[in-house]
Amino acid sequence: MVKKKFLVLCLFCLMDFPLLQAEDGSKLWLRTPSANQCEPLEMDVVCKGVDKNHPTMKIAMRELQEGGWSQRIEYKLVKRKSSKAKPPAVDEEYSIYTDADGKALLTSASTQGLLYATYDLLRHKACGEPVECINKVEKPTYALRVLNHWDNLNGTIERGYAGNSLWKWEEMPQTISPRYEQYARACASVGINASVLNNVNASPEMLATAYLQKVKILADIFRPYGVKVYLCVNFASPKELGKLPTADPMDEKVIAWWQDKAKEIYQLVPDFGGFLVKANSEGKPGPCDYGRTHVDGANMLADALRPYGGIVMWRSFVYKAASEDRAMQALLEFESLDGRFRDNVILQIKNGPVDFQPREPFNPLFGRMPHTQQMVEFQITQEYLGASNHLFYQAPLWKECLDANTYCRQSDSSVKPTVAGITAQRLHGLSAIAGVANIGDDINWCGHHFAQANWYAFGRLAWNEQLTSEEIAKEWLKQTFTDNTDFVKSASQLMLDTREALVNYMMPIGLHHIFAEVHHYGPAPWYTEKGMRADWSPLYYHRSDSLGIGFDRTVATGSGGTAQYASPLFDMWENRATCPDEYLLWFHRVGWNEKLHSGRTLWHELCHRYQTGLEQARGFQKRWDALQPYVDKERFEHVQHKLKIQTHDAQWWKDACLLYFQTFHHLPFPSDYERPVYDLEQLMNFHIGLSLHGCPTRQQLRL
Ligand code: GCW
Repeated sequence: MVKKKFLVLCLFCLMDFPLLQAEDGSKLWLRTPSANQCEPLEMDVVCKGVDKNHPTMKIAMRELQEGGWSQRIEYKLVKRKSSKAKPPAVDEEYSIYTDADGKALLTSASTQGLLYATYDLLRHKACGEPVECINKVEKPTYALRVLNHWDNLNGTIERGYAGNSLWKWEEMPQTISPRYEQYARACASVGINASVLNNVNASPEMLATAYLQKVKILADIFRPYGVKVYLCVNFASPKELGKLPTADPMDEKVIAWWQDKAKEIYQLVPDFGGFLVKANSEGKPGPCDYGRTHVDGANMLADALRPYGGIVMWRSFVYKAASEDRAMQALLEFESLDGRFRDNVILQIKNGPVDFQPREPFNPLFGRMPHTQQMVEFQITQEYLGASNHLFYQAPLWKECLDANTYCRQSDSSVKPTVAGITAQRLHGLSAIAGVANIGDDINWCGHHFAQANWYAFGRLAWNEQLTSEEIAKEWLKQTFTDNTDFVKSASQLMLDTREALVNYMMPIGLHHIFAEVHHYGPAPWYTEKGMRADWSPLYYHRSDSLGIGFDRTVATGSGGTAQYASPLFDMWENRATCPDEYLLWFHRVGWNEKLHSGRTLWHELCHRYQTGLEQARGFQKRWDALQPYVDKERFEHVQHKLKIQTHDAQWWKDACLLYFQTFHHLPFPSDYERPVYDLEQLMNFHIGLSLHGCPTRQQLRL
């Protein structure tokens, strides 16, 4: 009897949860289940005003075929609505109309738009949504949706946690990896249309003819998918590569060198996008080396690219050693340059004023340069967010920045219109958004299966900023795993919860940059070395002593950083009583026994947050385990293993930070909180022997 019951139960389980095939994640969210399994479909496709054999249309049709699309479909290329659309923006707007039987009409003014419409339609299908009676028009929030790869020519990736670079420079042109095309396809499927191939810490060699010829290979592969290639340039290239005595942007030979280089690039890659430049930042060369300004440098390059329609993305990430407050420096250096950049220059600004921390206020530059085109730079790769070991869904962090009100204008003055709509309309139509890629040559592309969601979310948000983090998570889960309602509900909630959990177990209440060493993995609030730059040490950021902790950025008693924000933000953040807890230690020094909004003392609140974060991490393990029936074994176990590391790290963060802070004030742990499991000394002597480019494994974290 018992046996019979057991059998029935097993059968029941199997019916509900058929055995899932192992997956390695290599297909990302493009798993097209029916693809290779069914007979090639007879497709009824009509193309009006567009050649079926256009390379982009061939891709669109192949996608339909592989996506198992069986209904009639009509593609129609229409005339551009306005003649204003000029490079670099192509007319990517599209519309989709399907009738009650699912027959579809897809229209756009470009083949690119038709391809995007195809991916959109297939997304409906893959998400299990009805494909009948769709009637919609889509156009991107940002014209340029850019992935910045921090890939070095030697194959390593700065802050990359998913293996080595996808670009196998040494193999080209003899061997062309099929992953180049798969990459372009994945980008196009979420609307990413620009790829900066190399690290902002750029090697001058990137511009050597031998490399440019390889760049051409990638550009040719990406082109039909609508992904344009850009390059980072080293400002000293005329010297290092061109052997000129100087790289002074006012020097005629230097100007001519860049013009020749631009000409050479465009001969190879006629639709080359342009340059991304990190200049006079963290020791990199730049125009200031010659007594020139950022404007001089950016405009000189912009002029070299202008004849071909190229642009310059000039980074604002600058901070000098030994200046008072690192968070204030970009604005101090750039604000006075407002209105002086060429119209094919756009300032690329990190979302926060310091450096991709788990939580920062928005960068004060947003909204403060009304006559300069600005774009936001996010970091998709998780340099400060547990590398590819932690499940961290980034959309909430990005939206927090984009939705933040800068109060710099009368009308809607959130960061979002500052970098998209309003500035772009008032100026020259350049609107852009960038994310530092988390892609490597790992089989699952991003090191953690859930890190793929961040690549996906970046593209979807860049296309349509109205989408909520939840909508995007659900879309991604349905396509990447299953559209089972229970699974999608629980897994999306788990993803959404990761943001606050990580802030809790790493750096709550406005703490920032208390990471270990230069690899930025794990806690080391004590870390400093003889002779190191002060602002590269965590001590600079948390400033703990026996009285309290925090960076005083008030005008009244501190660095004055609050004054870089418009009122009412200035007033709110300047005033200790009205500063929200999430930014408290960012803007204020607070005594260990001072009361917070919760009614707890600061010390108690810190214990509370770290404990909560640790419990949340443990909860993720349990919540994931409950989803086992819905996920194939391979991916289930991979994520399970990573979540174990995440929980371990949360404990590590909690013990390291609390034990270290306790050495200043000697207060006991509140009675109802868990005690540390590690000794401070043990933690302080622990060093991860990891390379800058690797992601630590469990073994490496032998605590
Ligand atoms: O986030 C910091 C990183 C560096 C990086 C730099 C930058 C590419 O630690 O690795 O260099 O910022 O954004 O330029």
